[in-house]
Amino acid sequence: MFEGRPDRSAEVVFVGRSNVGKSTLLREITGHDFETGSRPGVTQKPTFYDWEPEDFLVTDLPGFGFMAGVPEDRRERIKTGVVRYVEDHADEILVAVHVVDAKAVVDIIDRHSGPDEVPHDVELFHFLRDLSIPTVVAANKMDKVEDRDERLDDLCDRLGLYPPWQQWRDTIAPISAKRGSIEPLLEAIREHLHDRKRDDLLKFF
Ligand SMILES: Nc1nc2c(ncn2[C@@H]2O[C@H](COP(=O)(O)OP(=O)(O)OP(=O)(O)O)[C@@H](O)[C@H]2O)c(=O)[nH]1
Ligand SMILES: [Mg+2]
Repeated sequence: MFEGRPDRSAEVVFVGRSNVGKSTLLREITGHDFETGSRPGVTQKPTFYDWEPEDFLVTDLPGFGFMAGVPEDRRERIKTGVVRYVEDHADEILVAVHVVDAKAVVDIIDRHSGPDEVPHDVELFHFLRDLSIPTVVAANKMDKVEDRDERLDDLCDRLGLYPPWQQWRDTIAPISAKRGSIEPLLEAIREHLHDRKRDDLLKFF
């Protein structure tokens, strides 16, 4: 399921639940036609955007979590595949962009928090941190959010980052991929690339 990765030593990955807008965002960033759709589960395999001849790769990973019509075991396989992919390539991944639906994410997290349950997004965020992969949470679909600061503060809180969100601009980026309003994310990515001494890659963002 996760084969065919071009052999590149520098990579930026896009991860997150299904239907949050990962592919729409990648289309916006690369100008390449990633498949998108209004139903969850559109991207079923990693989609690689290879900047050949540069030694650099951008990867659209399949979304996980609930997808109508996709059986539980297949959803689990996708999630395991994403986790393994990130673990296997942790040394090459310079930045991870963890995309969430800004309008829905806090409610989904709260609905799935319990003594035996860690919500997917919280788990993913901590997983990336544990691997020491610099991560930007792209709070997408901000065009649908009215109480912007409150939503973003709540998101910080659920991820274990002290509000206010404005002090986490390298970690929380409010954007609207569909409207092409993604500058806060590009800025955060550039900052992480700079920190990793990869100014040569800034031109892509
Ligand atoms: N309102 C709004 N809708 C958006 C935005 N970005 C994406 N969408 C819509 O969200 C839906 C899902 O977008 P995709 O880019 O296919 O989502 P994905 O995360 O790649 O989904 P999977 O491939 O299933 O994991 C589409 O209907 C998009 O048009 C946004 O900024 N605002
Ligand atoms: Mg997709």
